[in-house]
Amino acid sequence: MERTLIIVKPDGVQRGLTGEIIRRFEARGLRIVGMKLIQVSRELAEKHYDIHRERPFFGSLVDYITSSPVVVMALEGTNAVEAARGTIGATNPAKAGAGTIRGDFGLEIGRNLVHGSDSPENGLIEIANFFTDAELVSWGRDTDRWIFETK
Ligand code: IDP
Ligand code: MG
Repeated sequence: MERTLIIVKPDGVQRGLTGEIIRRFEARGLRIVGMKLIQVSRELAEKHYDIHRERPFFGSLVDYITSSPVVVMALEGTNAVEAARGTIGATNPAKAGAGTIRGDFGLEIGRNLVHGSDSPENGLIEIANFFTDAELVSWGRDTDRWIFETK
């Protein structure tokens, strides 16, 4: 089943929104298969955001994601990547719709609360950057048949 990496960024953790953010993904129906609180190193931050290395905001982006602890999650479900990005909202919170995490809790692009992988391929790559195999749990929920039509 498709997997995505979610990060509750430093602003989300500092503002006490971790539980609210996790709640939204759980309520959506996504299954948590990995989760931990970590301090991201500059090395890991630069690897995670490597695609943005040449962008003018790269330095401030690495500063931001390493500025305070984050909560990282591996989530699983049908169309997990697209579903999670819908729940997260547009990159710039000013343009994110009401009802999305960024639209409900954010104002600025450099404080947009949460990361979600942008493709199933990157979901697997990003999860492998943040989790060892032993930290990921394959399991089933008793509610799965009420969330996934076929499994
Ligand atoms: P995404 O997080 O919605 O996938 P990306 O384009 O992949 O957005 O950008 C990664 C992160 O870089 C964003 O979440 C945001 O924190 C930051 N970012 C993107 N564009 C800008 C910008 O123009 N100024 C400052 N930060 C930016
Ligand atoms: Mg992105």
